[in-house]
Amino acid sequence: MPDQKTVSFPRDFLWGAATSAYQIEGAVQEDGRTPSIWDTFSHTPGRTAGGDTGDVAVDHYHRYREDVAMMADLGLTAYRFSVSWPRVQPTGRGPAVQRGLDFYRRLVDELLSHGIKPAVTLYHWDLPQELEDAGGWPERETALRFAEYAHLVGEALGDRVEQWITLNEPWCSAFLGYGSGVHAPGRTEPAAALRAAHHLNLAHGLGTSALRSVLPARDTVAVSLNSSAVRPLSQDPRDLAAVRRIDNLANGVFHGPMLHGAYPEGLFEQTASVTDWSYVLDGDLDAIHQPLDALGLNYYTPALVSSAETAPEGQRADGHGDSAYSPWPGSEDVAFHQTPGDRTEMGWTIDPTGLHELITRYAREAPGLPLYITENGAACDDKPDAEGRVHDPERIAYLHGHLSAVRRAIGDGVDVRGYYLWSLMDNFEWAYGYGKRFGAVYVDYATQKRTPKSSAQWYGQAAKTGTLAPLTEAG
Ligand code: IFM
Repeated sequence: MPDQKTVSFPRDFLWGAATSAYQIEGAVQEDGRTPSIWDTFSHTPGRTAGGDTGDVAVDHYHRYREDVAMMADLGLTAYRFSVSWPRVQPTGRGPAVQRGLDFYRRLVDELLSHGIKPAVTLYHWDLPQELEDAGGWPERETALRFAEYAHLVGEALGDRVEQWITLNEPWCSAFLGYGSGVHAPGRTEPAAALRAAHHLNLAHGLGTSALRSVLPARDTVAVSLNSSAVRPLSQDPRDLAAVRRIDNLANGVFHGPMLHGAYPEGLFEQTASVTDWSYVLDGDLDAIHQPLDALGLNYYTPALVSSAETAPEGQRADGHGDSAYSPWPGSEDVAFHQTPGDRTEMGWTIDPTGLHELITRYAREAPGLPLYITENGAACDDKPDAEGRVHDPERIAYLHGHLSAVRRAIGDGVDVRGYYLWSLMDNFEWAYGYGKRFGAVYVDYATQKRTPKSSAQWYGQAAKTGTLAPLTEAG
């Protein structure tokens, strides 16, 4: 039964939406931008569904004014977007390209003039191709390059942007990019995936310090992690051990150094057959363990694991795309299972309890640090009706369920300050191309016409009133 009670949020809670540069901007050859690893990957036959690329995407580079006006009409109070590294620093080193920076200054000014708070993510997966050609994230040098880039962007936008996020979902960059290879650059090298994880950690730490050196003191620095609620198939000790191993690779490998200054217990041992971690140099953990002002949590679905020995049938349904290569280095003895329950178009089980579980875990691991849900949302099979309206009650139910979980965590005493719906509008869903629609706003890719779905109206109403309309009225 849908929840009939009205759910109210604190007055200053941020109601946002999120996007990323390569997924929406297009204009990949304009104003000095050079290819990122995602340009190369998406132009490689067989890498994305239907050969889709971000060449045009939803043309946000040219339509940003219209898009900001649409957000304002809906009633959103915050917007999280990412800066395209190859647009701002095309080779990944050296001075910034002014025209690239100017685009983001115009975007930010437009947001501010509509009363929408910008939150900037520095890295949402579009590494300049030149840096990948030099070895990419498995190489320490890439972390140093990132710090320089962070400094450039901080200097250019720090006067007008108060919320900063270093990396988006470094787990995906490391383990899907270099492990299973379903994301750019498409490498399938387990040792490189773990090296990449360490250098992403280092990039976060060095990038945070670089930002601090140029940002006004009032600005906040955070990171967005797609931490995972990892659950055991049974209470069998072998399944509980499988949870610990996957938890180390999904969460601990980032939480450990970033929040506690150390890699988690057991991680080095469980991956010893893959890597010796000799690239973790003296001083790295201190460099990574920077004080943060907030934490960003991206959540979609929980994970269910067991030992391969106890699994009814050895299956791998980890929801991270189709590859013969695992994104979980050194975990051949772990099996992944489909969590029971309804699923979104991504095949991801809908389970808001995982969001509540992770929020309370963050509150335990990083006491006192404000939290933001920097991504949460659902891909649905949205289609316009005869009048061109798009009705998406499944997404409304998803948002209602997850926002209620956030509210419950706030009621438990956790300092959650905002929520960014993924995503503002339909866009390039990476290896799935344009086939999966996550937007609250429908995009007709042939005409680029934007049509707010009923979920956008529902969410906008929540933003305007600070309350969630009961599902029966909304859906
Ligand atoms: O589209 C992505 C986004 O870029 C990162 N987080 C997950 C979303 C849905 O897959």
